[in-house]
Amino acid sequence: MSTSGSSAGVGGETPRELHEFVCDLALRAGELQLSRYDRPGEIREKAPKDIVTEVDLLCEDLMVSRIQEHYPEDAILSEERGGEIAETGRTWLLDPVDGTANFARANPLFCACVSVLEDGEVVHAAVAAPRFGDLYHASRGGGAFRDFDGGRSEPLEVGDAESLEYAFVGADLSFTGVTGTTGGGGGIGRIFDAAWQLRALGSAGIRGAWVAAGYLDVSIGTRNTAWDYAPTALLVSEAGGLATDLSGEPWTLDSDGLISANPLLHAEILQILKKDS
Ligand code: 2AM
Ligand code: CA
Repeated sequence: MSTSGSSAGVGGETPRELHEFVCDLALRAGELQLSRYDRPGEIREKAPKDIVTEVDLLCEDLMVSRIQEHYPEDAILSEERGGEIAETGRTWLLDPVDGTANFARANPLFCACVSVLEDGEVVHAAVAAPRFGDLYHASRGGGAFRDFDGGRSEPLEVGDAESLEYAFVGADLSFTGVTGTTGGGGGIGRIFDAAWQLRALGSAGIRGAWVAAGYLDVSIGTRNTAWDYAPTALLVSEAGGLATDLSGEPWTLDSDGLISANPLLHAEILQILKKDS
């Protein structure tokens, strides 16, 4: 695991130790997911077509209790139990199971997402996709990596497609927003028209990690859930790409959505979105 340095961080530990904790937390949640693969337990509908399984809650309990044990001063914002972002100091953003609808039917595209914010900025992130044996992780200024095969690690670099004509574009299409009027509006459809191929994975965390790895060229989302997109923002920028909101401003926790891609594709997408408005 490569990290950005060794001087002591907010809680007295080094950035490397904090980064290793972040990775370990995502891996542990991923192990729990695997241990319950095909056994999601009780499934509840939070809202129409938006579900939570017993395993989401178990992973969340595991993650929150470990953070509280090791970093009792830190704020936590987690998808199922909520929480808040501290204005100063450190906040943990957790998506205990990202791709819950996939997990609930034993589709392997699910992951656990952990991000750490310091003074509102994403400084560490990890995405564990246990059915693939992959751990994607990044620290600000320290690069992005995929760990796999029990100990191997490779640096991540976004793909080099020079135009959408040759690009794989990832987006999830099943919920209101992607074809709605927020930000992109009909421009999203134009991006799809211009792309070579589309991919709808059902996990925003994996989608972003795959852009960082070059398996996809673009991740685009028109709803912003910080725990889904914070890992993408850090992984893709550390892998040489850009992550912005739908108008091209740097992605923040309050953004209306997310576009991440290599700089050339990113510029082409912004042009398309501008033309449409
Ligand atoms: P989740 O699995 O943690 O709910 C595809 O569905 C992607 O969009 C997933 O990453 C999913 O996260 C996210 N998402 C956010 N809001 C959603 C909703 N209302 N219904 C389904 N997926 C949602
Ligand atoms: Ca989730």
